[in-house]
Amino acid sequence: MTGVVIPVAILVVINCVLGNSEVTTKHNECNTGVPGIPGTPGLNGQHGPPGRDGKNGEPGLKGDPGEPGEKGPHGPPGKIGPQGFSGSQGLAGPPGPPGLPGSSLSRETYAFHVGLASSFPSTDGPIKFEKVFYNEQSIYNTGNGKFIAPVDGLYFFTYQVTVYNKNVHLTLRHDGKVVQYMYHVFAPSTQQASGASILALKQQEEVWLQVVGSNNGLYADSDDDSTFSGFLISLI
Ligand SMILES: [Ca+2]
Repeated sequence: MTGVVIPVAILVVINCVLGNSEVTTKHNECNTGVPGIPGTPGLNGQHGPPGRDGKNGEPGLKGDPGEPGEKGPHGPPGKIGPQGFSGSQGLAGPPGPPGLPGSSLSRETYAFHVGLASSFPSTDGPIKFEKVFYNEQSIYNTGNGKFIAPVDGLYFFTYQVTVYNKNVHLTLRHDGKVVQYMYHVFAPSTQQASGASILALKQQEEVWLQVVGSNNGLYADSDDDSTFSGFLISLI
């Protein structure tokens, strides 16, 4: 069979080479040659470039918790917080040591001691003792014969008079009210009579001695005295 096909193909080639017009008009027929003999297989080609990255896969399953890390260093101090509430009152402390001895001449010391400057005082008011033995705090007024309480307190008063020529009748008065009477009848010589009292006074209250009636036989000279004195016992 092959032996028949090959001669026909050769004939067609000859007609085309000779320029046969009839062949030219049949150009399409000339291009359609007889298939050649299959060539030998070509060599293997080179490796192509790497392909593009594929799409991201689906998220995997959650893994197991890791081991606790090591303790970190201390951080810086924080800001000062708001002031807290006041605490409850604490217990009383122990007693302190004893104080030093006080002075006997503190401001709370008040005293006076006065006497008659002349005998037979006036009978129309407080007896004025104008001879001053002690009146540093000026609590006895020699001008009107009255003691004036410098502070609220408990006071002691005493008097001792020389009686001569006449009877002596005295009253100790507190702001005009009689708090004590003393009566001594004169005898033919000089004698002594006395009295004392303790009074609770408010500041500025007054105390004085006053003769009753005409019985003013109080005497004073160079060696006889009639005196009135008093002092603060304590504050109240
Ligand atoms: Ca005398």
